[in-house]
Amino acid sequence: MEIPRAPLEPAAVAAAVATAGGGWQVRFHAEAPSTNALAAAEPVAPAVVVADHQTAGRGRLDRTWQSPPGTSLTFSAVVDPGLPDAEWPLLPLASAVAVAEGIAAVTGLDPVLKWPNDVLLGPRGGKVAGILLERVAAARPLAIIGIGINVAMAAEELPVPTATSLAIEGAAVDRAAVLGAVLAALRAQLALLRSDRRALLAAYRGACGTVGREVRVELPDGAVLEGLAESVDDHGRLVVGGAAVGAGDVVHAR
Ligand code: BT5
Repeated sequence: MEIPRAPLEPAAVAAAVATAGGGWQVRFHAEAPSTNALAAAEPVAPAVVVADHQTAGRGRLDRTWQSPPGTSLTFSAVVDPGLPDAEWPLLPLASAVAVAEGIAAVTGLDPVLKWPNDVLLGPRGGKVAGILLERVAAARPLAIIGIGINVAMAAEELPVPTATSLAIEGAAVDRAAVLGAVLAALRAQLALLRSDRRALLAAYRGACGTVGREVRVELPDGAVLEGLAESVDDHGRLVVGGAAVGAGDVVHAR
């Protein structure tokens, strides 16, 4: 399959963001260290910071996010979520639903979520997208929703063996189109979270493949929890063997 490798054009990015609605201000960079870092340095909302190529992408817990030039969509949406602090833990879940929905809209593929916010695709359950949510203090607290999507990587370009890309799973699509679809879905899911938290949780549970599986959870303090993932509770926590977990790295057992 021919994998498109066109540069991301600023005009195409602006058009895609405009079609998503919501009046996002666009900041486009041909190359940037990390769109989350740029967004945090100048936090205004609603805004979207897009990099054609990201050279020092960040994952959670000081990990890195790697994307060979021309193959990935890397951007940060800056929003004022208008939520009480207690509901901020649901933002990563709403963002994951939006990324899955945006990918599905453009590709027809059906991503599955791994709690809390990995987006998986294909028979091996490869990671096709990652989300890094950060909070910055402005006049009101703003959420920086950093999203990396593997669009056009060939198998030999994958940074880690657990990754996959839209192209590998059969969808040769344009990066700007994915951006527009994900932003439109993000707007909708954030509105749903504000208006009807239960409906957002239902959407998340419907897309999440973690519940019902045996999992291994590495907790932030280094402890490990193993057992059946029973549910996602109303606070967005994963319940494993009766214990509710608010943060951690999950491995789905085979
Ligand atoms: C994430 O972290 O999955 C969040 C990634 C967020 C990236 C976006 S890009 C735009 C914005 N600006 C930034 O600087 N970051 C955000 P985590 O769950 O910690 O996963 C990181 C791990 O995923 C790494 O340690 C690798 O094992 C793996 N990894 C790195 N690059 C990958 C890729 N392109 N595809 C799949 N897995 C990858």
